[in-house]
Amino acid sequence: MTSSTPSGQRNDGAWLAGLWIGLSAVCCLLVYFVWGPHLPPGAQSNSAATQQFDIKVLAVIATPVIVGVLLYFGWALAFWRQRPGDDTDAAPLHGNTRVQVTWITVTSAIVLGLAVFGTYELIAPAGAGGGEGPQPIWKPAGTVTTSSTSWAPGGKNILQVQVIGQQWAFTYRYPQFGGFETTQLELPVGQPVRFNVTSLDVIHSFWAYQLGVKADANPDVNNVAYTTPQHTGTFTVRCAELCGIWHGAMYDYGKVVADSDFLNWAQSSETQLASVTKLLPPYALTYDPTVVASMGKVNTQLGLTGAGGGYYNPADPEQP
Ligand SMILES: [Cu+2]
Repeated sequence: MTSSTPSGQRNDGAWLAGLWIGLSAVCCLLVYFVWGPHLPPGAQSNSAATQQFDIKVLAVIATPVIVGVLLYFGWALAFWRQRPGDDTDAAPLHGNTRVQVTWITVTSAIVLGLAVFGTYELIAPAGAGGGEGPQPIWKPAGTVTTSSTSWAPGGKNILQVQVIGQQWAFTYRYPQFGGFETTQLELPVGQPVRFNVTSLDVIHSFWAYQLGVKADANPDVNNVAYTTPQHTGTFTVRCAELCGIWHGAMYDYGKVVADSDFLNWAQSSETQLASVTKLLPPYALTYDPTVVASMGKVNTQLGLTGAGGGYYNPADPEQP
């Protein structure tokens, strides 16, 4: 690895090492403190902030590698290129056990350390915004009940929001507010939220970008993701799973608002939508759109009777 340095000549190895350490130190600080706060997905929720921290750490670790490659490249172009008329060979390369052992030890330690870091970061923030299936092993403190009027800001009960994917829109049900269903996603700032994510048809994925939440929305599955919004403002919701021809149009915007604004909105929505909520299937963690008994009742209430005796069969062209 090292080339012998005839006395009196510039020691390239020492120069490169010194420049590499100095430039890396400066660039690492710039990456973490200047670029870092602008890295995705931002810090609108605790899970987003955790992901941003993870990306900052990885970027800082990658910085000396990039600096080293570019520095070596620039140095080679500037000082080691062949001069006109120079046909001599370059200095021979030799093995160096100490350098090789150090290289293997340091890189192994970094890779294993990052594996531990990544595992801890997935577990410690209680979900990290990822859907963890119906029974998450790691969850934030607090209880989960769906009974109406059981949620209050700062209480022990965690706010639940059911996310229902269907071709090609997301709707949201709030079981602690009578189970009303809406296309608007509103969340209170500073309060833990439990998303219960499911689908009525094909596979979708609920991706609340600035909240750092991404959870598969699968039919017959309740996929749970936790987060705590930290800042008010809007965030983007996209479907992140190719789900048919209008997949690209399956997006909307959610809002993080103050506690009191959320409570006003949720309570007035519950009241305003009460007559519609009665017609919905009762709140459940998953729904089977082909066997929803209350839809038959809706047909009866509307005075519709068909071959199914009012039972709604989506496959029957005779039925409305
Ligand atoms: Cu979709």
